[in-house]
Amino acid sequence: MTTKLESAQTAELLADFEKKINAEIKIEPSDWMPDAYRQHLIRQISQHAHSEVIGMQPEANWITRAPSLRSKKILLAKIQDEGGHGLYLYSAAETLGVSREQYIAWLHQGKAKYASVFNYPTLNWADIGAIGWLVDGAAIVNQVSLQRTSYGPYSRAMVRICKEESFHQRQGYEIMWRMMQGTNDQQRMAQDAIDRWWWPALMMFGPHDSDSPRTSHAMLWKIKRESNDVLREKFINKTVPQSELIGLKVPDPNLKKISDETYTHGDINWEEFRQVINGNGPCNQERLEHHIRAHREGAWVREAALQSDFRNQ
Ligand code: FAQ
Repeated sequence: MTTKLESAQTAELLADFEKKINAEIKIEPSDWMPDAYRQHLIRQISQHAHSEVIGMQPEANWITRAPSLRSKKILLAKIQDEGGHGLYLYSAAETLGVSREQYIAWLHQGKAKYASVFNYPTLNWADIGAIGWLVDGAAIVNQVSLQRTSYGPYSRAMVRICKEESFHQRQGYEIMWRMMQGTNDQQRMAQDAIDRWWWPALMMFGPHDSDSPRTSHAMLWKIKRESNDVLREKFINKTVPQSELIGLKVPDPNLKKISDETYTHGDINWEEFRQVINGNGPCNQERLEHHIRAHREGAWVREAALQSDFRNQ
């Protein structure tokens, strides 16, 4: 049972925590924080880390088939960056008192989510352009906002990640631009890729604000700084002119320009979103099985890295 003294101490700690949040002072791992705040971060940061790592799979599918040495080198570096982002984020998540092994076990047991968009297949080279341009483009819009998140280690990881992510977006846009300068077949491939990736990219921002159970606490604690819908609109407003500039058509018959810089969009297929986040997307099973297999086959590397002789060399 909690005593009166303990309740008074908790109230004081809570008041101090809220004061810091209101004053935009970052919460650090050694600071007191309400358990619900910690649990929220454990969930969000680890899901974010899993997304970066699972997100390597659709692109890795094209390393051996990249059309030139230049594009192969760029793609390899980009995928390696995504692995690095996963590592920064797992490190940030570990400061909350949960081990990386536990986070990975939750992923393998299907208890942790990762971004829905990575459960779609990459069918041709233009898909690599669409991922960089649209998926990294959507990720940046969210992550720029998350640079101001209230938890120090998460915020600092975001600053570093955003610097690299903006190159990824340009790499993808360059692929699309080049294809649109190419033959009729290449132009058709580029249009087919935007047709398939546009809606999954919009779903990356999560459900509409009115259907997002996590948003209200996340905004109150300044974990999230802008809502799902606000970020989605920002992405659309930035990306539609980019598509028009290179001659691609956004596959939304209800997309409307309502002012110089803003658009309204058609309905998102939320049933498809629900299916994908609940494990029934086109590639969910393949992605998870691949991760489990790679983790198992990499066990010897982790063991070797933990040997003191190796560490001291
Ligand atoms: N996919 O109440 P909300 C990248 C879940 S990094 C799967 O709105 P919240 C780089 C949500 O978790 C991309 N699940 O939740 C790259 C919750 O489920 P739960 C990853 C989703 O947390 C590029 C439930 O629905 N970025 O792409 C999704 O306030 C190329 C209710 O939703 C991040 O993770 C979804 N799209 O808002 C790498 C950013 N949307 O946990 C490789 C950090 C929602 O209650 C190649 N995360 N859910 O069971 C966030 O900003 C937020 O967590 C949201 C969701 C916006 C994803």
